[in-house]
Amino acid sequence: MKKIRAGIIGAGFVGPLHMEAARRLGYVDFVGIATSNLASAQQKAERYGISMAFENYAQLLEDPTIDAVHICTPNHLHYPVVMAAIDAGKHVICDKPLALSAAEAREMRDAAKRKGVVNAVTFNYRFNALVQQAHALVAKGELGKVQFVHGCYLQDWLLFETDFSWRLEADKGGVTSSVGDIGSHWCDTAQFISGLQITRVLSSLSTMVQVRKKPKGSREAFASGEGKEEHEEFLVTSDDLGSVLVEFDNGAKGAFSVGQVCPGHKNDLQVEVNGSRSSLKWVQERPDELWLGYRDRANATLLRDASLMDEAVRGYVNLPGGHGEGWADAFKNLMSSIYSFIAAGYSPSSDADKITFPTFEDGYRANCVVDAIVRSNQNRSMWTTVEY
Ligand code: SOE
Repeated sequence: MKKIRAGIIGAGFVGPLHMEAARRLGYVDFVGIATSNLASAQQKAERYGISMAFENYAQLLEDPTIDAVHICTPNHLHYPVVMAAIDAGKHVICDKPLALSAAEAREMRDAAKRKGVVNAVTFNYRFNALVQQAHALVAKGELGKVQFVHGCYLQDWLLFETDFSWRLEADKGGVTSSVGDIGSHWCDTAQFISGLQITRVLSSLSTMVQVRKKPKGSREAFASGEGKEEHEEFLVTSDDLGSVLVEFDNGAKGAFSVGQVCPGHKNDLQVEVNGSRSSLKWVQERPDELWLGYRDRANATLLRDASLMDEAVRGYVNLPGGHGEGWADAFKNLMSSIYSFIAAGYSPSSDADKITFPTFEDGYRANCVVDAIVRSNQNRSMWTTVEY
């Protein structure tokens, strides 16, 4: 198989995870890296075994031997870097959320379409095998009519005033932190499982930790500070907690909460779907289990095991039952979905039926929902229509 040559732009928390997942495929070579400056790019190139370190992303994009680029920068750089990458004719894999606003995301989606490059957004939770199974069960009508979709995405890594991330800085992360960073995942996962689109929202967002100690140097996600480094007081304007009521395009109702300040919750994404016949629930921290709920027979838990799962989703199972799979395996499945499309030489327009990964269209739609959630909160929690 011909190797695909990839470049990575930004290598904080998530960049190395993109590389690890794509490298597991065996036919993706990371050959170039650009970060905030040459010294850091060189240091990371050495650490991750990448041959070319570039002074900036523009130089990386000029390299004609690079086929695909991963954009793993803070959110505010997604737009300029993605637009430049598209212009350079690279296939683009951008971390989520795609953009700071739906308006930016729309431009990115349209530019990718015009150029014909493969475009993907890393909504990775879709790629857990049991999320695929949940999607398949709903699509086959096993649950009956979907009536209620609810859950949460709670974390605790921003609980203390000494915790900090660029995600909390509006000019880098966007006006919303908890909704943009993890609420966007909840919406994508819930929409993927249910096969429905969110059409209206009503939200109430809060900032529980209003003043934080911002370290002088950079800090990666989930790394805790003890307030000992040099820091400055930072007034937080974006949310770290919120609750949202939602309505879907088939009339189904829903609700979810997001929080980055919820002690004990590490990466607690939960989605439950209640249909007119049965229910299901998936919990990210117990990724190998799918709860199935019934009125007229005993509830059950499906443990991930290819032989017990829908034929169509068996390809998302990497290991036999009982051999734990989780976050990193789902990320690998996502990379496999994107890179097998690129390797086959498919085009996003003429081979649209072969796309199994989230595209910039999905990224755009998630940004539309996030924008509506922010608008609802600004308008004293009014019901707000999602403008696609
Ligand atoms: C931090 O909240 C974070 O790394 C998110 O940015 C990721 O998208 C999520 O998958 C895990 O948590």
